[in-house]
Amino acid sequence: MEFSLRLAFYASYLHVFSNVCFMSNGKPAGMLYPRDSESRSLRHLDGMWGFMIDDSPSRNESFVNKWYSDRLSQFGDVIPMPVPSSYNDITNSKLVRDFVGWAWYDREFYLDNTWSNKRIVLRIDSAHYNAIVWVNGQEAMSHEGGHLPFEAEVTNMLHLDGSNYVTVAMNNTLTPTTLPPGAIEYKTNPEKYPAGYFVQNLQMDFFNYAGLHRHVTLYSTPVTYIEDIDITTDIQGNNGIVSYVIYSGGKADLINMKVEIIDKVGHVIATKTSYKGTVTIPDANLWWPYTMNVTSPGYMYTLKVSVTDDNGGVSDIYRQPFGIRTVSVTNKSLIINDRPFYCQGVNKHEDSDIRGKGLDYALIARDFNMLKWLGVNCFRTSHYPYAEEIMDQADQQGIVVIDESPGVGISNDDNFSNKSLEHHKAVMTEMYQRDKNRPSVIMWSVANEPATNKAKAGPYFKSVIDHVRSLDSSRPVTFVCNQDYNTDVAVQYVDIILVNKYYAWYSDVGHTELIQLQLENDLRHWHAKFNKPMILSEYGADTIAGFHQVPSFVFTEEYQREFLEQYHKAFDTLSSEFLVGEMPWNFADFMTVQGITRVVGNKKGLLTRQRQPKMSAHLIRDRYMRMIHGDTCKKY
Ligand code: BDP
Repeated sequence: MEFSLRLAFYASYLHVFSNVCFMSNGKPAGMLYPRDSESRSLRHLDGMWGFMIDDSPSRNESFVNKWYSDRLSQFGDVIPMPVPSSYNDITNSKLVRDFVGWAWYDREFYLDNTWSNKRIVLRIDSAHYNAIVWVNGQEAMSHEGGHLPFEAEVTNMLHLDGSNYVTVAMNNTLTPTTLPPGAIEYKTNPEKYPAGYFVQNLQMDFFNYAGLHRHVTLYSTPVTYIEDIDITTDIQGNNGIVSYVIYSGGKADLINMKVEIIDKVGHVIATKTSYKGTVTIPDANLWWPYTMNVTSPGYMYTLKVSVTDDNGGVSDIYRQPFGIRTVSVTNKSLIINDRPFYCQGVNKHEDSDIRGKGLDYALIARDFNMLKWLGVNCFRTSHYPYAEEIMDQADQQGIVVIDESPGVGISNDDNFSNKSLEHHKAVMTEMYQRDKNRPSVIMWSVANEPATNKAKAGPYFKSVIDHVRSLDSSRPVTFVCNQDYNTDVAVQYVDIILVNKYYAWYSDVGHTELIQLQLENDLRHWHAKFNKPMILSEYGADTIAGFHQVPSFVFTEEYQREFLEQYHKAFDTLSSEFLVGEMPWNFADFMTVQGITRVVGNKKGLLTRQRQPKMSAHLIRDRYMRMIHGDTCKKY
């Protein structure tokens, strides 16, 4: 009970500090990625932080004792905790690994006087799930949701003449109205459980890692500053059409504006002087997936904005990368830049040994190298928005992204409440604002495997999808469906159908000979009913690397290979009809909760968790390389 009260407390607390603010025209203001420039400094507060969990029975003692009012070391034994990282797998304590409730971080820092007379912003790229942030003991901001950035101006809270400290409290509890949803269950049988015993029930199949997962950054801007930039692109013949809007923040309007479009080698190819405009670029270099243009994939331009305010010439400079490309769908195709695109995909997770969901540049580089090794040209951010540094690589390397929200496991009746719906829409707004200028993002996925067989899912998903369309008319919108074509109530609202199928795994286990028949029949029913292009967005079989058996047997590498091969037979037929992509589950093995159907995590990876190939990875590589380099693929 106490614990629920604590949850109610933070719900009302968060209400006061909403992260989404609105511009005067009603458009939600976005948040530019922190970049340094001639007018902006940037300092990551990454490194070793102090860490404590509040494991008091009420999970509330940290607030009663005001842990934010001084350094955490004044209140208990602080342990070193790396940022960015999940905290769960860093220690050897089960209590920390499986902790549910408020975890606290703090660290000290100094600022030299180059930061004076500037607007200083504190940005947290990801804190899972609810977070409250104090600077020198003063509340600075809070945020609900674990995978998207939030920030606040903290200029007046900082000392330039002495030490500063920042404190972050974060609560990983998932409830019926969080995204992803979950539930706290109290175990009340006194014969079996001590008083107050509770467990966190999850509705998703991955470990609920928590912590400061990405960068924590202090950055400065002039007091009048560039707040946001919207860029949309179109193509007319050989011309690229670039439309932009620049939003100002601070007291004065931005005046004396110079907008330059700069090509990849640094040449200024167009200049404008207004906050809003359209530029035509003759013979534009389009942004292409690397499988569609091997000489110049992922071509990125830069929109450089330089401004001066009317109070004395203080200037702000910001460089926004963008690419020129279009996306559309017909009833049978997914089209990029007027050419059909076939998704040689994989699904991913942010997941690795020790760091959990923590950002790691070495891992990002390895993953992109392995995506290219596999011949993958498209991945889905299953099942939440990934780090911006991952998305940057997708933009730059010409890999297409299906950008998915944390709406995974929306399955119980109480996950469809108005509160859930409003939160879901707010998350979609934040996600759109973060990723809107990315050419790699070709589609929004609002959810994974929701219970769209329930009547209330119809209006719920219509509302979420309409909301995304109202923000962005340039990209298809979808969700990933695992329901039956006969009983689903929400696929009617999507632009392209993504379905997950586990024939010969979750049904008819072992019977790979049934896959082709069942899959072809099923996908044809979907297409006949809805007349929209389709992607098989998940298919996979758990496989323990090093298990071998002939004839094949579930969990062996032989079974995974044979299983995938049968799916490929169906894909090779359906890709000449309406199938526009295939995405094995999963790129790599990943951690889940403990359970008797998971052997130290989900083992459906083509790669191990350490990013080394299983036999199936070679199969996918052969298949995708053939698609890239010719012969059998019907789409190129
Ligand atoms: C799908 C889910 C995914 C799971 C996968 C599995 O979308 O999150 O991990 O099944 O069971 O239903 O391996």
